[in-house]
Amino acid sequence: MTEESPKMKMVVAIVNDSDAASLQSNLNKARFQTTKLSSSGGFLREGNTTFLIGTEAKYLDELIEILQDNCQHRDKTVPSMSPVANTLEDHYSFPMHVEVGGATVFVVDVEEFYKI
Ligand code: 2BA
Repeated sequence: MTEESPKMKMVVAIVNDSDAASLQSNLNKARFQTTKLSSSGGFLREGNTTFLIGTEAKYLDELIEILQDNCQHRDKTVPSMSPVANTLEDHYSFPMHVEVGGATVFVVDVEEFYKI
């Protein structure tokens, strides 16, 4: 990247698998370049999708708006173990409620950017 090059951002967006196709299509329509990775959450251990999107900083607001419009919040109920009792046999399972998404988004300054 030279001194005159535009400021770049790298956006890392973790989204629900169900939102990935429409998000990708709308990002493409808006001419954002994307890389899509299959990933999984450390807590639910379910599949999700991680988008890497390199963009000029001046387009960041537009990109965030597309993410907001295409990524839904979802309620999930998951089984969980409670260690409230004294012995292993006394442990029991109870449902736990979590709200997932819309999207978890990290925006990182890009120091250098090359296409070689
Ligand atoms: P998971 O790790 O599978 O987390 C799914 C949802 O479970 C989270 O939704 C949150 O509502 C809940 N959760 C996560 N850890 C928890 C905990 N220790 N105790 C109670 N509830 C917990 P989101 O926050 O929307 O996150 C969706 C996915 O985004 C995550 O899937 C993970 O793959 C990613 N993610 C979220 N925050 C992250 C971070 N700080 N760094 C890296 N990845 C992150």
